[in-house]
Amino acid sequence: MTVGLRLDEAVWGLLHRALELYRDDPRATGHLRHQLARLEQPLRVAVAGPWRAGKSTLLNALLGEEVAPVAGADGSGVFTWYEDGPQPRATAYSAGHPPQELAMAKSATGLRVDLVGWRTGELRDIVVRWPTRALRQVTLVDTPAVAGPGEQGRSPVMERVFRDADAVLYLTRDGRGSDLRALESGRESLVGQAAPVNAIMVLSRTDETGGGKIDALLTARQLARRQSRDPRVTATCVTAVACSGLIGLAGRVLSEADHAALARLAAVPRPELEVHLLSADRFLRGELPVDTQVRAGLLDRLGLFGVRLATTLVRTGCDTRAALSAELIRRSGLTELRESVNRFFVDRRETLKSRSALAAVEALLRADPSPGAAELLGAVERILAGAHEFRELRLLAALRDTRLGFDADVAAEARRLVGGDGVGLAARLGVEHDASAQRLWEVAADAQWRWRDRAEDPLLRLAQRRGAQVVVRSCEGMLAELAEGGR
Ligand SMILES: Nc1nc2c(ncn2[C@@H]2O[C@H](COP(=O)(O)OP(=O)(O)OP(=O)(O)O)[C@@H](O)[C@H]2O)c(=O)[nH]1
Ligand SMILES: [Mg+2]
Repeated sequence: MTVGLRLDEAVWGLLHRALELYRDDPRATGHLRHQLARLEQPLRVAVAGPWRAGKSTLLNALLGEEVAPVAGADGSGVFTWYEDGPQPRATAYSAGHPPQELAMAKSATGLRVDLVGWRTGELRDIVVRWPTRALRQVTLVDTPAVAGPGEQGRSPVMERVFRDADAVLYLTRDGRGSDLRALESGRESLVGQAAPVNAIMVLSRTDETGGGKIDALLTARQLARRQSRDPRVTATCVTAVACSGLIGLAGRVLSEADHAALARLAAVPRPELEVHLLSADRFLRGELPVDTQVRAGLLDRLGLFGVRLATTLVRTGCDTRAALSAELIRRSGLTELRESVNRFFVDRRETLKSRSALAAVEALLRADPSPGAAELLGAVERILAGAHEFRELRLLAALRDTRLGFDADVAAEARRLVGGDGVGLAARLGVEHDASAQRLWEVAADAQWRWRDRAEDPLLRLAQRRGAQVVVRSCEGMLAELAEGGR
């Protein structure tokens, strides 16, 4: 089986077997070649979710610039792809026309793509090339709302998200049933069932939590933590994170002038300022030592909650632009979200891309009743069951709630060894970053020895022993890597 065979090699082999099976079908071979090409491309991460969940704002926060048009400025139904490129450039793709370059300008409020002459519904994709380091390893995809308010059931947008992207940040303001159903639609396949490892739930617009009280961001973080242990969430998402895209973006683009204006506001006696910050109207009309226009700008970028938070932060010590910016980014949840994206998506990009290829082959085979297709479907299933990468990820999911019944410290060690705190050797072994190969070896060998005992312990439940076997195999992998490196 795939033990000893690497996942990427197994997937590459499968794609070639499928190409052989469909050699007389140009549509299928075209599709399969596209999947082969995708294996070499950056990871595709879609930002999806319901109407006005804050998708475009969060995408801008991740990019650190106001690139994506906010609040549905573009045609509905369009997927907008943000790729790394030498200079800003946008190309429109539609069903009935050849690709067309779009006029584009960066303005103070974001990117302006000229869509004059296009009818809604004609456009399918806009590909934006944008020079930024943030896009070296991932392509970000801004997507239209999953369903209008009140609608339910299968969503064509989510179907396309699961087909065209490798991973998804699913934004929801409250993690309601319809959001869970949208995520669960990704499980209606062998691949979706065996490897539900491509989604992060993001509680969005968290500055508005509980009516925007000053502890809103903290409350939202607690909610996200609780949600990430909910069985319906663990079944579809690798984690749940709370993030206010608005505050995160404001932190990233904060200027010296913004900081100076906020400092002037923070100097106003607190009870007095608080009265002005009760509503947008009061804030804009009141007597304050900052120009109305500047206030309007702050309000636009930070929101009322953000202005309240920022002035409090200035008052309690954030006395430089850099300090305030860093604190806003951290409190917004953007730092944690970026860490999660790195840990679960970017660091595991090869696994996620292999997963996408498996899903594409499965979809193709399912529509075909021939014996050759059934046989290949069996191969898909064997790769899913046997590939160590997917076993690690399934164990990680199982370790998130208490289903397995390991003691907390044992569960924490298992989680770390299978890459839950990062997939690098030092992170897995819980040692310093610059530990010597000798030390890594000793710690890995010791862990392997202890977990082998567990894997063979007749007093443990079968599921626990199986889990321990996965950990042992991870340790073996690390020792093999160290042995190779030492040669
Ligand atoms: N308070 C607050 N407002 C936000 C946040 N994120 C977005 N908004 C506001 O919500 C509105 C919609 O934001 P978008 O980023 O366009 O949301 P979207 O999900 O892309 O919207 P659609 O693409 O139209 O579905 C805008 O007015 C944003 O300023 C946030 O974190 N906090
Ligand atoms: Mg949008």
